[in-house]
Amino acid sequence: METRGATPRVAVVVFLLKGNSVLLGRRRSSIGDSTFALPGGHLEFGESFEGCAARELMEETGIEIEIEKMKLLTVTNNVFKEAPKPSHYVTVFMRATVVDASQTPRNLEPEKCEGWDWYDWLNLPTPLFWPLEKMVRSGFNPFCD
Ligand code: 8DG
Ligand code: MG
Ligand code: MG
Repeated sequence: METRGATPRVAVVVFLLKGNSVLLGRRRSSIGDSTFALPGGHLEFGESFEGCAARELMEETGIEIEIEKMKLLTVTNNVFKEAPKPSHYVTVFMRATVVDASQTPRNLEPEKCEGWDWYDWLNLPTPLFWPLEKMVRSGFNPFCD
């Protein structure tokens, strides 16, 4: 793995919950292509985790969430050795609940995602993006505090 000049980055992703379901989309990316992942992206300079989560969700799906009601669930360390350019993310997982259950996600970045949909937590699609897959296998549950 060629790592000269490479540096870890911070990503913030969101478990957006609706009933027993979470919002997932199939990635279009050199990292985790075609796997189902949470909405989210890179933390910008000076941004709070909550601010980043709300911004990424709005940019990617058009869905609005309440910043005050968000909760930091966990943080994981993910090294992507298989990517054309190796990358390393410290990934912050936030939880949010939809404000209005009738809000429909829109695929606002179709070059990065095949489309968003709700998936029952007990019947998740495959393949999941591996950082998420690893959490699910370990028994992690975003519905628990
Ligand atoms: P941006 O330009 O909007 O900031 O970035 P992005 O294009 O939305 O970035 P991303 O790839 O969606 O997210 C950044 C990184 O976060 C991703 O390359 C790897 C890491 N990551 C995980 N798990 C997840 C996940 O479930 N969903 C997303 N979107 N990223 C994840 O470790
Ligand atoms: Mg993004
Ligand atoms: Mg993203």
